[in-house]
Amino acid sequence: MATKKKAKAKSKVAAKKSARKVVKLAAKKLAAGNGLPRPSSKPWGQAGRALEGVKILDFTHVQSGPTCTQLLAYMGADVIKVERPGIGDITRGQLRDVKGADSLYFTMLNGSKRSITIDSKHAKGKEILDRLVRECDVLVENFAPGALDRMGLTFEHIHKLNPRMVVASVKGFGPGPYEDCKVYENVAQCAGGSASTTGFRDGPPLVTGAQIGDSGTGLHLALGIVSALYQRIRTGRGQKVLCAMQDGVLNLARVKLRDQQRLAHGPLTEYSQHGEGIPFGKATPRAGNDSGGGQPGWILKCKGWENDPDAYIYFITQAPVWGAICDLIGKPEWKTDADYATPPARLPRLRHIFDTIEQWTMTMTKFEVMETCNNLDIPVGPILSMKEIAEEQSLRATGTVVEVDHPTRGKYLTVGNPIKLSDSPADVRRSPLLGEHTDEILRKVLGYSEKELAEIKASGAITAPEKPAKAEAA
Ligand code: CAO
Repeated sequence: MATKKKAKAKSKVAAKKSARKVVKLAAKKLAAGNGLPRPSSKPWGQAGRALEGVKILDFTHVQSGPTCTQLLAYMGADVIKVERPGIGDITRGQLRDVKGADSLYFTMLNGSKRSITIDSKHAKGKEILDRLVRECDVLVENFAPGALDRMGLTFEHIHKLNPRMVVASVKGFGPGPYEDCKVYENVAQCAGGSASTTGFRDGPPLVTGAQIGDSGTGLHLALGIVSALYQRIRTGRGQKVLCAMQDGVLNLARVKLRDQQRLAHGPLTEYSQHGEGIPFGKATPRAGNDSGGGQPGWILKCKGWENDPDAYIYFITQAPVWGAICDLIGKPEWKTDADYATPPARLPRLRHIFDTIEQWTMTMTKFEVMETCNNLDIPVGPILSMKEIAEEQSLRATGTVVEVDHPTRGKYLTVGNPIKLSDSPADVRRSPLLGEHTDEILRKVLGYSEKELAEIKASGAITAPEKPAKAEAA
């Protein structure tokens, strides 16, 4: 008995000792900064930008890839855009509105970057690229499948030169039957399930104006890149990051895959098609302007709709504010009428309900409806035209819409960083001219000497080939 007591007391002492040890260790770790730097004492926003020090070798073109690298640049990364000498990103010359100047297509996707021209198929160009690979943290590309390999920049080659490099790609499709296909925005919208579920039931599939295939995938890629950089802190090595546009679109259209599965268990009661007594087929149908969630909504006309294509408002009959809606539209009796009082009772009558609400919204402008409804907590959204958005001062004030000045096209509006970080103000600058920073990058980033620079220039690796002299007329 006594020995048992003794053993118990001993183990108590040991437990206390080990607890003290743990506390001591934790205190020691804390004092040592836990392996992390001490919190900056600089005022918020003055301690550098989130991705400061990260160098991006930007091999992107058109929209999906440039969206990604522009965001990384806004976050403070040094984005070095590699372009073909004399030609550059094809979008520089597409949809041109100002003669001789880079198009808005290009300028609005390539802000805050530096541009270097390198012929990636030229022997000297390959040498420069290898040097850039050694120097940078991330390579981002969205060439057609196989193009990067054909340049000699295989993952194996890159990793031999720089095992820490993150190699990030946008492709149209992931591995599978379509992996070799070239893909543009609308192809992705169609293959990702968005087009078949957008539009009106009695019309053809529709693509949306929001670039969910290109810009949406660029956003996904940016998250993949920063995650890979974060993992690199632990592992010391980079990795491949792949975002397929089909996958990106599907990720954004996931509620429609949800509805596809719900169909097996009965009709989709929140779709107005249900209320109209039209049976469902085998696949998720197009739902017009039905609200995606469980709170029915529709787009309704407002005052002036006859002449203004955007005089509309999205109106949501959210259940908790049903009483307020009834009072507002002059139908207080609907609050207690069994046909209207509950959400399930309303579902088969949505068309009539929205027609009635529309009689009320048509008496006011969309902004008056917005103000009246918001005062009552009724969720509504005015249909804003791009003109209205461009002129909206609150978007300018938050830096979501930014005016920048460009040496050849003058002032233009661009979309700034939609992601706001409290300690990392966005860095929104104009897009670079083709090859504007070639010399600067070769000298300051890659450290080439004057002699080497002269050799590079003479080699033709960074300049467009001379145009052949016009043949003499016969
Ligand atoms: N120096 C020399 N050659 C260069 C170069 C440089 N700096 N930069 C690019 N090139 C070459 C490439 O090596 C490639 O040559 P090869 O075909 O001989 O290997 C060539 O330019 C064309 O590249 P590409 O095939 O990617 O371009 P494309 O205009 O034919 O296709 C696109 C465009 C977008 C359809 C295709 O790149 C693609 O499918 N990308 C992946 C999906 C994607 O991002 N789509 C979004 C596009 S935005 O709507």
